[in-house]
Amino acid sequence: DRLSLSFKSRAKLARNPVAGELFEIMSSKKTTLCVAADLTNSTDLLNLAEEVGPHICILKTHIDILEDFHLNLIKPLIEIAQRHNFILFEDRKFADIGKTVEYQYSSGVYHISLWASLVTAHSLMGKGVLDALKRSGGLYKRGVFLLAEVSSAGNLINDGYVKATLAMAEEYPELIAGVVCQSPLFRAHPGLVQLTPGVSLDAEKDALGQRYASPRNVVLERGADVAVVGRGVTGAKDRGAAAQKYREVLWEAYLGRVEE
Ligand code: 5IU
Repeated sequence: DRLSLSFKSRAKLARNPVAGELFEIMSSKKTTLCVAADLTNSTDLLNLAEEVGPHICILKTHIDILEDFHLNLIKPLIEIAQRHNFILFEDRKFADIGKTVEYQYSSGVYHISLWASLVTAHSLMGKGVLDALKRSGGLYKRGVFLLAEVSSAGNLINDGYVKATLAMAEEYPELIAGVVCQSPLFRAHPGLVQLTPGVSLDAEKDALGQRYASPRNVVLERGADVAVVGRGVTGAKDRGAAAQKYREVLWEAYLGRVEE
């Protein structure tokens, strides 16, 4: 069972190279925290990356919400990620025909394939999305997180969709780093990473359908390996201290879960 195994031993079971690297970082850095850097200003984003860098395994971006995006941002962002040893993850949620996804991944303003080791994709459109991500140029080591469940109220995902999504993930063992979900799916695949957003120590929901669970709950009940925290960190007065707090409660919950 994935949930009782340590990240250290799961690193060897990962078939996707970025998932393997992620397990190693989680294990050595003792953090399962992914901060969602949902900020609209580039300097603010770089400052956040510096502040939370020591406490995270992943920085998750929505690069298209930056009002002042320029490709010059990418070099310092990569430098910060390397210095603090975390992975850049663009939460692009690809959901189009493969050909369009190929352009969205590699071209346009953002050139995601050049800097994001991890990206998200919807299964809704079928396998063409994964074929496009697989064959595109860009970083040699790349990984995809497939969306099986979401945190928002009233979403249309049902059991059949979840099952078919997991089956699709199994068809691309080298490409798929993990699954984004809200419950302990794929317990028999310890090489895959469960990433779970909708995590807060304070809030239960927001005004636009987001639903939150506590760090302990997502790790111990919902099966999260990596927990995504956005406003719980970015909205704090001291973002570094907030990240440290989330990191600690998440890690403690993980230690209470593993059995080796
Ligand atoms: N996100 C979710 N829920 C999901 C998926 C993605 O919240 O089901 I898939 C993203 C959206 C945002 C971050 O970038 O995770 C959560 O931010 P807050 O912690 O501020 O709600």
